[in-house]
Amino acid sequence: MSIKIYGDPGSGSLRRVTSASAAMGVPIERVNIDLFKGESHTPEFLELNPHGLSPVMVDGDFVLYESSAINLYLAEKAGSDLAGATTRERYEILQWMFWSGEQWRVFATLTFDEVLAKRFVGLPADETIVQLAFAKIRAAAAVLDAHLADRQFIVGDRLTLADLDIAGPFSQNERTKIPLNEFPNLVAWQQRLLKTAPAWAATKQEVDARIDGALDAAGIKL
Ligand SMILES: N[C@@H](CCC(=O)N[C@@H](CS)C(=O)NCC(=O)O)C(=O)O
Repeated sequence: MSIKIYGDPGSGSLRRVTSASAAMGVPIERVNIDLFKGESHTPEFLELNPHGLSPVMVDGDFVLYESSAINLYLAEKAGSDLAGATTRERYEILQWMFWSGEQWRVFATLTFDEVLAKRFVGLPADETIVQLAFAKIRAAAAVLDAHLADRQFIVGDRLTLADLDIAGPFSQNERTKIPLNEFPNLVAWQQRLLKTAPAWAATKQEVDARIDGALDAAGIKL
């Protein structure tokens, strides 16, 4: 039985799962939902994730949400070293994944909701929220930039789930204008991921086509 992944092709969270599964060689069956039509809030979808958020994985009778948890599950199933080859490496990867969820991606998502999602319902961005999110992103990015000064990847010398988790905000930054380009090591690392992880590059095209298409269809200029 195939592993189903529900999500919208424009979602940076889905992108973390589709690129990780491709990088690990885990076959998945994609089930498209349209977030612009509220399809993560239907009664059927809320049975899978009562938070109304995607992606969601369904493997037989096992339902799992949160992209990082899904990626760790897929890595264990595949015996992949993207979740770490040693105990120490595994915990370093987990450290960065937890940090990414609590201190990093959350502010990118907040910015996306303010400057992009609100436009679809005709509301302006709240500048106070955007500036708070930018300040948090700059503070975190400065530490990341220093961490990446003498490293090619977040942990060790190869791609891991930590890279994919922390790269998430690069899925929308050209549209949300979060200030990532102020940090040269961060930008160089992102370019490296696009060059060395084909799945990360392919999914960028998918996200861009979906979101830019939705913006065009709604006549929204950012
Ligand atoms: N922490 C969650 C974030 C999930 C999330 O924010 N998903 C967004 C798409 S990127 C969503 O489904 N939004 C639908 C909504 O807010 O109604 C994860 O990593 O899976």
